[in-house]
Amino acid sequence: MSNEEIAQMFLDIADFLEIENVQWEPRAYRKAALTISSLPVDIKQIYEEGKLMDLEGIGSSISKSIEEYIKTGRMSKYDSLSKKYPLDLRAFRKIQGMGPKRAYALYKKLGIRSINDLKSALESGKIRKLEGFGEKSEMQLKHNLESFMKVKEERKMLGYVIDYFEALAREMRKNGPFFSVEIAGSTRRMKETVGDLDILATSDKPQKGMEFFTGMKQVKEIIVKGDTKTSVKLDIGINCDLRIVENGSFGAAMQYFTGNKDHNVKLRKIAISKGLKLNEYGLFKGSTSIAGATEEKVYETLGLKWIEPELRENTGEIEAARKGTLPKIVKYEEILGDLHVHTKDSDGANSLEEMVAAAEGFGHKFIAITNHSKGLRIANGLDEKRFSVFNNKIDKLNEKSNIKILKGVELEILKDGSVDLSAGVLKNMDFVIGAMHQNTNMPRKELTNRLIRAIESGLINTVAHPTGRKIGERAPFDLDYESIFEACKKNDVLLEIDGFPERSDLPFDMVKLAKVYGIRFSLGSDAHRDMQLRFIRMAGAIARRGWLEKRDVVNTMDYKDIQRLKR
Ligand code: DGT
Ligand code: CA
Ligand code: CA
Repeated sequence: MSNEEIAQMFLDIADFLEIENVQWEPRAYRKAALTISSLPVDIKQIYEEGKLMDLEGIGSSISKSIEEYIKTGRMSKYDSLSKKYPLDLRAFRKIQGMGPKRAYALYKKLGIRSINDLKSALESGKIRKLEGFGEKSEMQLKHNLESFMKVKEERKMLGYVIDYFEALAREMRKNGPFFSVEIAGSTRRMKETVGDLDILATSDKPQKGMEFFTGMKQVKEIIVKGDTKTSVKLDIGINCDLRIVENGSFGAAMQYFTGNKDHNVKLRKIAISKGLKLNEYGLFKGSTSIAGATEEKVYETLGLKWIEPELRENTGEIEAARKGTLPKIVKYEEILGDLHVHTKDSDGANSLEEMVAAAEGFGHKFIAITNHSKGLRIANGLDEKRFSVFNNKIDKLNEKSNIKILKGVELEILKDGSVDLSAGVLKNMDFVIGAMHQNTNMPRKELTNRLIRAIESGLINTVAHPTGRKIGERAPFDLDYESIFEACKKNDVLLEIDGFPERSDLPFDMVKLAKVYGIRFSLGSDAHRDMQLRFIRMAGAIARRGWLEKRDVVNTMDYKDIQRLKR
């Protein structure tokens, strides 16, 4: 069962009804769609608990449709309307200027049902001749369609695919005819989303190497195959470029194909200013290669310190490398534990014992269990009483556990900036994170004041996923971030870096900004099941990409020092 599918069906129904000139109902369906797509749990669970009607914007007729869909896999209202209007409204509504009524007009007059139909109609100049369209609106539509096609080009969230990528590279190292195999590109830079996977290898049998690669079970389709470069489509729906280079060029190639492009352009300019030439084969004086086997040598010859891949975004790292002022960014192995973890006591999938065992297996020294509090009803948030029972359980488990379990909570920051648990129960917690999950589309000023009030309350340690963004789903909160950072600094409140792939929040560029204010950060996987504990690595990647050093990240401290952060 997918919340997103039901939300999309409701958006379709809203569009159908708008075509039919129905008043009000389209708005109700859109509101319900919004509620459902932002649920943190499976809607089926809410249905089974009989709580559908508790959700914002879900009345009896909409809840009946949801019930019908859960029970039968069909929704009759949707079925009959979609039969009547067989157009791809899901695609059209992402194109500016293609509202449901215009889409329907184009369907009636020109039979346009799909993006492809729209594309060919635009190319043939048919649309400008229609009444109510004209040349100008045809041009606009063309432009908007192009922007849509660009966004559609799919990227993957690295947190979900990095293990697969690394397994692929390992298999090549182990069984392929290569001397070395390394991952480059945006994956090496640990960017939150990646467009494709770039792999570099050295080999004295490049042809055999390419044979091996294209024959791997993960390869679904060969796009181009050559001796030095091969591109394939992998079975997880992403492309992979493999380049095989000479040993003497490996460092230069690693540098070039790690990027990013702007970083490379600037390096090349530095080379030129020194009378040298830099490309993927090496650093050249005339036709002689003076560096190329290792990255370190390439940077050094350009008068720069070697730069960690995560920093290579051309945001000042090259200047810092020249001056010797690069930060000593936090190491992955310095991150000793996870400060944002759920169990099935709120909306997670595993028990406390299971999560603790998994965290131990993961090598953590501590974890904070931060279940939701009562204000988030759809996530089965705990009230004071349930927390006190649950925390007793943690105390008992701590006596026999090999790792330390911090008693935590992910509090609701309510509309007025107050929090939803009493100070009394919070006093018994070790780590309190506060978040805004509901009613977040308030005007900027109000939303900012709401969060600042919570920061000033003295009740929270850290602001969880501060921007609330979800990649490809939800825009960041409209907040005055500078005021938030100032308030955090003044009140000694941390900002969280949430490593859950869709969240990746704070984003790395904002981390870099916030660090300037002197704020410290807490890292969390936001795991809702044991496997998701691995996302702490992605939080670490964002910290590194945000130029954070060991002292900026509280997860590098002993658990006792984290407990002392409490105010
Ligand atoms: P992605 O795949 O969109 O997530 O991002 P990247 O950075 O992996 O980009 P990709 O795969 O197109 O190219 C890999 C690297 O190759 C890129 O980071 C820098 C280098 N590169 C690609 N195109 C150019 C270019 O036109 N000029 C320069 N100097 N470098 C380039
Ligand atoms: Ca790439
Ligand atoms: Ca590539």
